[in-house]
Amino acid sequence: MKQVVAAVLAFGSNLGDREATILGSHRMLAEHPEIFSFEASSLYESVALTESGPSPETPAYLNGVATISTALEPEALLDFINGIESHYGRVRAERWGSRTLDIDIITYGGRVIHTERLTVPHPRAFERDFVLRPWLDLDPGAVLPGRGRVSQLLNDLDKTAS
Ligand code: A4P
Ligand code: MG
Repeated sequence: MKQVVAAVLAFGSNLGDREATILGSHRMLAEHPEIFSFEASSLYESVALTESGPSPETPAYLNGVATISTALEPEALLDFINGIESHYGRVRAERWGSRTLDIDIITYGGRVIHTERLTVPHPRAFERDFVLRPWLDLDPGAVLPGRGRVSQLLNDLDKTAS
């Protein structure tokens, strides 16, 4: 029997109809026969983070998080996610470049994965308020494996920002 695992996904969009795109991607995930539960956070607007830092001139992002339970193996989940990104016209031109849709796997159970295609937990989630805040809304007791409680990580970020 396949194992059912709880996973956390993060969504980001800064091109096109951002809300319609993210909500459409939610529907596609929720309808997958091997995704058994799907709960999405509200969406937050955030300043674009580019390779040269926060960039108010770049179109702003909408960001959100969803918690799922799934029997999809991590790479199969990534394939499905990449298919959804392509469906919404994602073009990969530059790292951290603007995009219609980005979906990242933040956690997959408590698993630590380092393959050519996947790094889980997501290596930058711990320092991104646009991931941590919506995640905490969904799950006040959330823990990022290897990093600690999401509430604490968010506090630490708020302290550095002020
Ligand atoms: N990949 C490896 N691990 C994962 C994972 N855990 N989840 C691989 C998803 N994909 C993973 O990603 C490049 C490759 O990473 C994929 O082919 C996959 O095999 P990508 O989506 O093509 O490129 P990317 O997103 O530009 O790169 P990267 O390094 O994943 O960027 P991030 O960290 O996702 O950051 N600013 C705001 N305000 N909001 C945002 O959402 N997002 C980014 C992208 C930058 N600035 C942002 C935001
Ligand atoms: Mg990505």
